[in-house]
Amino acid sequence: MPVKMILAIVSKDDSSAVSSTLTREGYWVTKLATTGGFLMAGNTTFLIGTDDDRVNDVIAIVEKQSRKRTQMVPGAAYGAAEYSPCPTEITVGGATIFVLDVERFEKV
Ligand code: 2BA
Repeated sequence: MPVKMILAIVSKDDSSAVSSTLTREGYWVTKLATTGGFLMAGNTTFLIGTDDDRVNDVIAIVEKQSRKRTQMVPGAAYGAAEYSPCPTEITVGGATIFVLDVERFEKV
């Protein structure tokens, strides 16, 4: 019975590699097509229900298959109230991962 739910947000360019590796390693995976609120670009969010002792393995797979990318954006800073006119380089990815406790799991 899965006791953890892992949410992993990855670039859509990496989603095939993440998905195929996790599936090949025996994990149950759901892919959602999502959009980042900042860049408004498509990304992929994986839902992975698994046992506590496999969480680190899932994170290692997602990390290995997700690349960091740099991108220029019109200008912003964390927490800034206004946009700056100067383009700013940001690093996107590898992956953003949340690990949640599962209160109850049913397949009916
Ligand atoms: P986006 O929201 O489109 O963010 C893309 C990248 O833009 C982020 O990369 C980060 O480098 C930058 N960024 C985001 N918000 C910013 C801000 N307020 N000021 C300056 N730069 C900002 P990552 O951190 O690698 O995030 C990639 C994607 O993961 C995000 O796409 C979002 O869909 C998701 N994500 C990241 N952190 C999250 C969080 N705490 N909660 C929910 N989703 C998150």
